[in-house]
This record gives sequence, structure tokens and C-alpha cells, in this order.
Amino acid sequence: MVAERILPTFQPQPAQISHEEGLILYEDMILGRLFEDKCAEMYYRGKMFGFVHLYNGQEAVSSGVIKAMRQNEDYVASTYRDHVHALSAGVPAKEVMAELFGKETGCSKGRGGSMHLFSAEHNLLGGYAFVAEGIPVATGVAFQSKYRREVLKNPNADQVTACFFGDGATNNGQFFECLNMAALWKLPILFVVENNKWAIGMAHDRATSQPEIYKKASVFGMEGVEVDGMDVLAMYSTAQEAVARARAGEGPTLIEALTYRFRGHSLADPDELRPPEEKETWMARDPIKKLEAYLLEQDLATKQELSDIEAKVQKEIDEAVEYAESSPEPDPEALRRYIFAEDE
Ligand SMILES: Cc1ncc(C[n+]2csc(CCOP(=O)(O)OP(=O)(O)O)c2C)c(N)n1
Ligand SMILES: [Mg+2]
Repeated sequence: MVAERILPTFQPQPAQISHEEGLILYEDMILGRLFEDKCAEMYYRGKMFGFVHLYNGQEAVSSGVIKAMRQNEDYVASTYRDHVHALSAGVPAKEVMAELFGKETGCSKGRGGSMHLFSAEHNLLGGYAFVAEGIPVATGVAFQSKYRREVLKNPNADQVTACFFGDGATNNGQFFECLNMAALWKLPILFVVENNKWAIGMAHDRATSQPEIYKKASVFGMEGVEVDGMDVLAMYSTAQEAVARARAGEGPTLIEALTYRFRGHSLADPDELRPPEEKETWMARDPIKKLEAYLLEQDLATKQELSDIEAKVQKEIDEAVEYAESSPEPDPEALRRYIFAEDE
């Protein structure tokens, strides 16, 4: 078996996060995990339609990056694996769940579903079903921040954009075109590759000539870093640095997060292609357990605080299901509403 690409353990000593930050990161990751577990249950009970792609295992990437940003001010662009990015960005769990149930109260008014979460209020630029489709959108949004700040002289236009996508997207032309423009114009953007080693059933190493994606930044004169995507503290500190650089006008960063999905590609995937030893290796590196152990070791949290958070999050998710169940479906007459901005 090929050796796993695993980075040495990142151990900030002494702790670089506060008690409050530790709990925020923990709560966000638990929310992501328990929300997705509930989605699986609801999907198999026939409450959701179409493809549903879960994020289990990758939580440290979403929480570490998005919690290093300004909520409702900075922008987030996602992929079809978008539930947890939306939650980290602050979209209420009940609005995400209602969207997955196809209800009018969902964040996309029930017209989007799992792969098309959107929230103008939370600057969530959307989930995108096509691989790499969000990258040019996010690049354009980063351009508008820069344009408003430098050309229109608006000093408040210092927003940063985080653009998430998978390893599979990095062989797509849009990735290279956007990296070029972002580096050329020093756009305030983080390109965050969630390298989970697989694009459905295609192993990353089989599909690309240079599997170390962060190295692709160098040809554009861009910062490129590889990070342990199973370690939320490593993700958080890397993102803080990249956000500061972007906000200071110093340009984009390509962050390659080495991570793994704990479930199949989608809930319709029997997940028979990934080797069992590989799954075991990565599941033993669960990012939530890792943060939990760290918080306890460093006296940044007590067992009681962590179990209270888990109970609170579980309640929030149960309420989200009730909300989704009891919400109305969109009126079929209004099927085409919200296609154009003037419908808002
Ligand atoms: C342009 C395009 N080509 C093909 C597909 C079919 N497809 C859906 S997901 C996927 C794999 C993408 O893998 P990756 O980018 O690594 O993201 P992950 O699912 O691992 O999060 C493919 C090929 C698609 N949605 N869009
Ligand atoms: Mg992948």
C-alpha cells in the first residue's frame, strides 16, 4: 500500500486559541457532524430528494477557515458538498434542513435543495453542482471587493472570499484561469482545496500529474500551503494568516487541506472502491476527537462543557427537522419565482 500523505502533528504550545475560540470551533464541528448524520437518516426515510453529499470527516476545514473570517461580511463559495459550509457561515440549521426537504422556508426557498444552498444575508455565494463552477464566481466576488475599495475608494470594502472545492476540481481549466487572475490582480481570496484523495471513484493520484496541489500556486507567484485538514487548529491558524494577507491587499493563498470523507461520495454511493485500510487510517484521525482531546489536555474546556454543547446542538438539529417537516412546500404556481434577481 502507498504511504498516506499525512503531516506531522501540529501542536501549538502554549495553546494559541482562547477558551472561547476553542468552544466556537468545537461547537461548529459538532454541528456539522450531527447535522450530516441527521441528513443521512432523513434521506433514507425518503424526506430528501436527488443526490445528497455529506461532509463527515472534513469538518476541520470548514470550521477552521470560516471561523477565521468575519461572519456575514466575508464571502463563502461552496460546492455540492455544501451543508456544513453553510452552517459554518451562520445559515441557521433549520433553514438548511428546510431547504433539503424542499420547503418554502429553506435558505433557497425550497427551489435549490442539497447542492444549491444560498444565503445573501450570510454572504454564502452558493453551493454549485458542477465541479469547479464556484471558483470563477468567487474570483469575481473577490474582484468586486477590490474594485470597490481601490477604484470606488470605499475603505470599508475589505471583505475576503473563501472558495472551497475538491481535489477533482483542480484538473479543471477554471481553476488555473482563476488562480492566474487572482494572483495577477492580488485579489483578496483563499482558494481552499479539500483534498480528500478521491473524486467519486477516481483516486487523486491517478488523475493528476502533480498530486501536491499546493505546489501549483508557485507558477502564478502565489502563496501555496499544505495543511493537515484533520486538525482544526492548523486550519484555523493557516486561514488567519491567509485572511490577514488578503485583507492587507497582499493577494490570494492556495490552501491544500489534506482530509478525508468518512462516508461514500453521496448517499447513493455504495463506497466499494476505497481500500478498507485507507478508511481505517483516516477515521482514526477524526478531527472532532482530536480537538476534544486537545481542549481537555490544555484545560481549555471541561468534559461537562463539551457534552453540554453536544446536547444543545442535538436539540437545535431536532428542532430543525421539526421546522422542516412542518413548513409548507413552495406553491407550484410560483415554481419560476426567484430565477431572476428582480423577484426578490
Ligand atoms: C463539470 C463536472 N464534471 C463532472 C461532474 C460529476 N462529478 C460530480 S462530483 C465529482 C467528483 C468531484 O470530486 P472532488 O472535486 O474531489 O470533490 P469531492 O466530491 O471529493 O468533495 C464529479 C466528477 C460534475 N458534477 N461536474
Ligand atoms: Mg475529492
